[in-house]
Amino acid sequence: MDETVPEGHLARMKRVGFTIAEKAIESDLIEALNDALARLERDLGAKPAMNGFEGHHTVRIYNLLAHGAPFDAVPVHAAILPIVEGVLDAGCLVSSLSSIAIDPGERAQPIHSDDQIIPLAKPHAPVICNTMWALTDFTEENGATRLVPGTHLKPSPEYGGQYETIPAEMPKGSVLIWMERCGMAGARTAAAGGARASR
Ligand SMILES: O=C(O)CCC(=O)C(=O)O
Repeated sequence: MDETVPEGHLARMKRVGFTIAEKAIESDLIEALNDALARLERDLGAKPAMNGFEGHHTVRIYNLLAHGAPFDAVPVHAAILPIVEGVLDAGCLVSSLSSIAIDPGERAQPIHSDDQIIPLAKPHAPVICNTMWALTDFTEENGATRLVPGTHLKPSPEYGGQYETIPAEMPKGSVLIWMERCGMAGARTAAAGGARASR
């Protein structure tokens, strides 16, 4: 195990399928990401995808690594990468980096797991480890990501099923890290909005 991983993160990942690195990211980098995303959204004329999964009031930008700095700092951050490597291994690869900005009026996303389209019998060894960077505070009121603890040890949750969930509440600058097999969903509600994340 990497000595730089704070005690508890990997144990928690194994036990419940996710962990939160609180205020792990420097505020300068968070502000640089927020500024760059606001610029990109404007320059690209980014609009909601208008479907039930990606949302009707949610702006997502994919392939952020194609835009260079400051996005290139995200996958290699020293506070986060060792946790991801502890779940997968040091040879892990980046598959995507995207942003999610959820505005007021959005409906909760269906519960899903990120490995649901991978044809591997469940449960299986982790093949994906995702991170969600909070570029604003995530609270239950503004619709923090919802998680179903322990589902990483069971067959995939039913897509859009009803489960007991908990909100990934975390202050701006924190990072949620989860195994792909963990049931989860974006859950911003009508009263919420303004939550922005880099994933
Ligand atoms: O926005 C969120 O909090 C979660 C998003 C998500 O689960 C997804 O798009 O796959």
